Amino acid sequence: MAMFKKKKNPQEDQSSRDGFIKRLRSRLNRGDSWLTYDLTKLAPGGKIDEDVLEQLETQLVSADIGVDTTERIINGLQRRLDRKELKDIEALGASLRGALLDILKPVEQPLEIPDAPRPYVILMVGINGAGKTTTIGKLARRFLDDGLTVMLAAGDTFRAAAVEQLQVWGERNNVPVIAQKSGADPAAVIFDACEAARARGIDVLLADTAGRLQTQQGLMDELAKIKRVIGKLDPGAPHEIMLVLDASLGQNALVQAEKFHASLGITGITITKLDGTAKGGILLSIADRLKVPVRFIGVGEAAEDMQPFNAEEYVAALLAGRQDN
Ligand SMILES: Nc1nc2c(ncn2[C@@H]2O[C@H](COP(=O)(O)OP(=O)(O)OP(=O)(O)O)[C@@H](O)[C@H]2O)c(=O)[nH]1
Ligand SMILES: [Mg+2]
Repeated sequence: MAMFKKKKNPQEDQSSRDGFIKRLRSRLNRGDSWLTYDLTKLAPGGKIDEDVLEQLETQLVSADIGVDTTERIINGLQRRLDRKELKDIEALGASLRGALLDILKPVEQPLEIPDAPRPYVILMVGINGAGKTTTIGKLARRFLDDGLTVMLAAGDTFRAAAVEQLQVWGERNNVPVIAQKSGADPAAVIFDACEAARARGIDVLLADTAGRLQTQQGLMDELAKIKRVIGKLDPGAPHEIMLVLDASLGQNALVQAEKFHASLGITGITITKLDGTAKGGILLSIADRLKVPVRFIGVGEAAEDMQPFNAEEYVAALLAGRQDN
């Protein structure tokens, strides 16, 4: 699939990846989200019984995994307990790890830019402050490093500062930014950008959108219009509708994701600010409920703090005890 024109040094990739995993671990495992430790505390005698599962259930809910998803996990563990497969804490830990992976593995689907069509249009959506504009900068950097050409569309015409934020970034990185005056019709801005990108043979067009409108329905209508309008130029566009979600909102992030998905049909999710929550479980709720590919996760403001989502790493970080950090 994705044939990038130029690849970064793979060793460089690996070392930035290792650093990221370390940061993911230490930032996720602040506070009381580290489950392994609690796991051993739950069963001091080492015997696994209903009582242990009940306490584990409370732990999972408080790690923001959500009631429904937690119930499914616990029911699975209960069946194993009934079959006498949970003899000790190691067996429980392994089963829990397996259950978390079963939920997360299917949504581990990295964003890959195919050779055609051009431009490949990515529409960024999400509520205000979720991290859309910052994520555009990080994604653009990533695509440039992969040898792709990039253009930005300043579709957040609601806030003047949003256009400037993109323009500054574009100038600094030598990336063209298509913008109009504030208050312009975002669908028109993004449509123009699609035409400009096509004319210039640009590989990837990243379109920013507003996060705040007077009403939530207003926001959804505006985004639906953008989707419709750019579809006139290329029926396949936008090729990716990426929802950016702030993990620190906990279960509210799930509610938002459901609304956006129902209105727009999102095709990918980027979860930011996992450093702002001790409860990385929200990702499990979202994966379990929506089953939409999780493209990237972010644990900070720097570009290297956002990396493609990897289920095994994530589960390892969630379950890591404090001594690992
Ligand atoms: N700690 C932390 N901060 C982040 C992360 N991602 C983004 N931010 C910060 O979140 C704030 C809001 O980010 P923006 O990119 O402006 O959010 P937005 O979705 O474009 O917001 P609107 O334009 O108001 O709709 C900025 O201060 C970012 O630096 C992250 O992973 N961790
Ligand atoms: Mg913004």
